[in-house]
Amino acid sequence: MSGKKKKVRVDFKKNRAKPPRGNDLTRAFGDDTGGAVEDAATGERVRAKGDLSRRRTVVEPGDPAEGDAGPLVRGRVLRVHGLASVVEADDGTVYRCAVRRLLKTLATDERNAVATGDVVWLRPVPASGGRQPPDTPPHQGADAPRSPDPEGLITRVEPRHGVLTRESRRREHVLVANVDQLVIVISLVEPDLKPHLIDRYLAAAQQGGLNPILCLNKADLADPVALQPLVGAYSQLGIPAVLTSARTGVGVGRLRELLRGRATVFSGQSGVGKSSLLNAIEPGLALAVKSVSEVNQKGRHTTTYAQLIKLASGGWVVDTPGVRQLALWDTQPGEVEGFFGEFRPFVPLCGFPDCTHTHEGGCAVKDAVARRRVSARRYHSYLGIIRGAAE
Ligand SMILES: Nc1nc2c(ncn2[C@@H]2O[C@H](COP(=O)(O)OP(=O)(O)OP(=O)(O)O)[C@@H](O)[C@H]2O)c(=O)[nH]1
Ligand SMILES: [Mg+2]
Ligand SMILES: [Zn+2]
Repeated sequence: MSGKKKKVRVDFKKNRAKPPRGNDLTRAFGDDTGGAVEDAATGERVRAKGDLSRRRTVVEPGDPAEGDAGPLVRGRVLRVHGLASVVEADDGTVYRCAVRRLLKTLATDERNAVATGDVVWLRPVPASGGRQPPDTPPHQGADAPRSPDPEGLITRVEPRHGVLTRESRRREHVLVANVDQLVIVISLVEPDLKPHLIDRYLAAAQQGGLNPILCLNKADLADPVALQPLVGAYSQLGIPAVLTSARTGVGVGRLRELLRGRATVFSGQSGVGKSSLLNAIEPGLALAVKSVSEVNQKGRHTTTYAQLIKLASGGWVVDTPGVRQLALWDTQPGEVEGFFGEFRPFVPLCGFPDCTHTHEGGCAVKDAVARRRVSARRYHSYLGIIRGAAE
C-alpha cells in the first residue's frame, strides 16, 4: 500500500461536533497499517447521521515514512517543543520527533496530540541526505549546534492513564500523561497563597486519576503556627501535606521518599519553587530557577515547558511551567459535587434530588456550611468551579 493515498473521515476541529471523551488516541487511530480507516468507519456507524454529514474527508498525502517496512520503536515523551517532541526510546536513544499528520487530525479536541509522559511508537527517519522530518521547526537560537539526535516520526500514542489536564481555549490541554501523583506546590508568601487554586487542583487530580499531595514550600518564610489551620483542613480531607523549604532543606527528605518509585507531576503557580524543590531533591539536576533579580518581575515563567526527569532513587517527575489559573476540562455541573468528598454525607439530605447546592432552598450542603461542618472556603471553590462548568 505504499504511496497510496488514504481517505479518512474525521471530526471537524473545535466544537462543531461534541468532542469525544477520553484520551484513547490509539483506539481512534488503530495501528499504523491502515487500521485508522476501519476504526474511523466503525466510529461512524455508531454516530447519528447528522454528525456524519458534518465530517470532512482528509486525504493523507503519500507520507515518506508510511509503508516503510522498518520497525517501530517504543519510547516515552520527555518534552514537547512546539511541533517537535523529544522521545527516549526503551533502549535509551533519544529521538527528535515530528508527529504524524493523521494523528494530529484525529486529536481534534486536544491542543497537542502528544504530551510529556506519553508512551509513543515512532518510526526512525533515515538520516541520509540530512532531510528534516515534516513539521520540524528549526533549532532554537541562531547559533545553537545542530542536534546529533536521530529523528523520528510519531505514529501512535498508547492509551493514557493518570493525566493532568486543563482547558485551554476550549480545547483539552494535557499537561502531563501517565503519572501516578500530583504534587500541588504552594507557598504562603512570594507569591501569595491562592486557596481556590488548591481546590481546583484537587478536582483535576480526581478527574485525571492522580493521588494529590500538598506541598507547602518556603516554610523558612512562614510562621508554622499560621500554616496549621490549612494543613489541618486538608489532612481532614485525607490529603497528605508536606511542609518544605528548598532553601533550608526542611521536608525535602520526606518529599523525596514520597516520590520514590512513582511517576509524579509538580504543578503550581509560577515562583512557588517547583524547580528549586526538584533541584534539592535530586542533586546535580540544576534546573533553571528564578534568579533574585527576576523575582519581582511578575508574569515571567522560569520553566517554560513540561519536562520529564528521572530520579536516582527510582521513579520520575515532571517539572511544569507555573499556572495562573486551572480551568477544568469537560466538566458537567452535576459532576462537581463529586470533587468535594466532604459534601457527600449531606447531598442525600437536600430537599431537591437534583440540588446544585447553589440557589435552592432546603439545601443540606449550604446548611452544613452555615453550621461549619463544611468549610466555607471549600464551598466557595465549589461555586467557582460549578460556574466555570456551566459556561
Ligand atoms: N525563601 C525561599 N525561597 C525559595 C524557596 N524555594 C524557592 N525559592 C525561591 O523562589 C524563586 C522561584 O523559584 P523557582 O524554583 O524558579 O519557582 P518555580 O515554581 O519553578 O517557577 P516557574 O518555573 O516560573 O513556574 C527563586 O528565587 C527561588 O530561589 C524556599 O523554600 N524558600
Ligand atoms: Mg520552574
Ligand atoms: Zn443542596
